[in-house]
Amino acid sequence: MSTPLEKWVEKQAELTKPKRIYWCNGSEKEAREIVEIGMREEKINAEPIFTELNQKTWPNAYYHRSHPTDVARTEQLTFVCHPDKETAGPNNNWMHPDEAKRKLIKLSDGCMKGRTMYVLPYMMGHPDSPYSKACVQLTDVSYVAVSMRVMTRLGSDVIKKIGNSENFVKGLHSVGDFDPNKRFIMHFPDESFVWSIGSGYGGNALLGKKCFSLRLASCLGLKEGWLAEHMVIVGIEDPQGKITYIAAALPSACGKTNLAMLQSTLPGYKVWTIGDDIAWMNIDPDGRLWAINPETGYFGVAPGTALKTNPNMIKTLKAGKFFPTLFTNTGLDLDKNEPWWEGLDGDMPENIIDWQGKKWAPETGTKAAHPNSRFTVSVYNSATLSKEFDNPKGVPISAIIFGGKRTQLIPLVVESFNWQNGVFMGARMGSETTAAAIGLKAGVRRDPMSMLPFCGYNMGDYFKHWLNIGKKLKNPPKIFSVNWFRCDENGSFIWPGFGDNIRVLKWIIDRVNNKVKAISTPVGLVPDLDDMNTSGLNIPRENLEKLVEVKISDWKNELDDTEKFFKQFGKKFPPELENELAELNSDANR
Ligand code: GTP
Ligand code: SPV
Ligand code: MN
Repeated sequence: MSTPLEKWVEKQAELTKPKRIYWCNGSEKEAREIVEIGMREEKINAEPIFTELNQKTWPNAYYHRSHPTDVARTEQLTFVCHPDKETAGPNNNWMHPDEAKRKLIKLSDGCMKGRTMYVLPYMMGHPDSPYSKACVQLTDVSYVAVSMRVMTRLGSDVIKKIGNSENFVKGLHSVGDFDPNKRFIMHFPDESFVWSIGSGYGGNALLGKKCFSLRLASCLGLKEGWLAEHMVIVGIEDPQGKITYIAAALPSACGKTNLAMLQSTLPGYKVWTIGDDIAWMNIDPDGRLWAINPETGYFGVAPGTALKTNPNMIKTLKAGKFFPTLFTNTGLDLDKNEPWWEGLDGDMPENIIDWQGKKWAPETGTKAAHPNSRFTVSVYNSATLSKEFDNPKGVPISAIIFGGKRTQLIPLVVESFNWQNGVFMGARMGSETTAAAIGLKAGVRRDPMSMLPFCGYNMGDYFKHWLNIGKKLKNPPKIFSVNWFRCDENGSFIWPGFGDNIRVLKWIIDRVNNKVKAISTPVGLVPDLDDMNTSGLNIPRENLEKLVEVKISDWKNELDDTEKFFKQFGKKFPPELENELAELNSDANR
């Protein structure tokens, strides 16, 4: 008698018709064999899936080049298939589940012909955690199979855990023929099922990540009273050894990974990493919000990563403990057989090929590494990993931060007046678009809580859910906004960022611990500069003052844009947040 899992796998194989089916056990030996197959047998555009990098300088590291049309998330091809459009909301592309399946069945018929179907059983979250979820993804490419070993807790134990149950999260993935016209990432929340075809890129293909842990999990969170968020989780240790945990939502390619591994420039302060991309947050009987990171790996932006910006990540990438470390679409230093990207330390190598394999030099006028080129590496390779990482209960969150990439207007840091005002703060966040998604217009777009591309249901309901969570918390985290990216007249960043962001985090935890006062403005509470450690910073006082100044009359466009965004949600938009906006509008027009 076969189990529901076996039956499901068989059924998917009947449709996709792979040459063979291979059930992964998650061992290192197996991962090495799969990488070997990716180097010797499998091809994309007649090129092998993997090439080995210099094992002396980058131990256990391999290079992967994706299809040139397939280098970032494709929001326009991503659908959430609730039975009705209203549930998906104006923030999602919607298709009726029946129509979506008709389309996908056609595209998937025989899509794995001649290929191996890898069956990947994995957990999101620690297996002993009451919040973890057992999942199975099918894929037809070695790159995704070994990436999932890094990003999740992959292993045969999960099959035992699922046993005879029908209750597991399902993902069907095929790279198809990489044709962007036949590419779809479809979510079926009612069935805990993601069906993705035509892309091998991270967020489109590693289905445990954005597809399950955010889009589907956010729907579960709404039903069950918890939050699935696009957030980094860190513990900040002060000189007395006290650790305060915070969670921070910054949009894609806006600094989460860097914050997660921050190397403090303030003596005595240390940042411990719990996660860099996803937080699941539950209300504990103690009335506090507790967070886990369901992942076990970092899928991070390569360009800009360097010893001077993020030394802890460079060390992590060179640790080579957990197999393997992957680099996708970076440039290559041919002499040393090492990955190379813009911003990496050291002299520029002489003999570089770019992410498409073409000979490259700075005069070419292009980038050697694709701006969204990424590394994939295990959290267990990182020396900053928190000792609480594998604690099934997670960590208690004392502050929540919302941020974005804003060259103008938005202050370095602001504290909200209370939970409701903080939810409003998150809801009105905007950010410059980045290379993490293809096809977005340049400029600022609203990205509430950094969840615009990831909230699996109507964001009007999402805002209400956030307000409700606050009502249930006896001891809610304080809510802040941050912006590391304000520029001067010459377009240079005013704030040094990276390790110096600890100065802002210190102010935040000082506020949490009631150690310092703050200055009230219409948009929230800002620091008195005397309460922020700015010693050793080479920034004129007037520039620092500019970073925390709020002139509400300058905010009219911002508020108009916010109002336009909120209006889309019609009756679903919570009146509490409408009132918050009306109040700010009246301040701005006074
Ligand atoms: P996703 O993985 O797409 O969700 O992105 P992320 O939020 O983890 O972004 P990440 O930390 O990878 O940063 C993206 C880019 O922003 C990189 O090129 C960084 O070098 C840059 N960056 C990060 N922190 C700072 C900062 O404090 N100041 C400045 N100027 N740039 C930063
Ligand atoms: C993001 O785009 O926010 C990422 C990368 O973290 S991906 O996993 O592709 O979504
Ligand atoms: Mn992300």
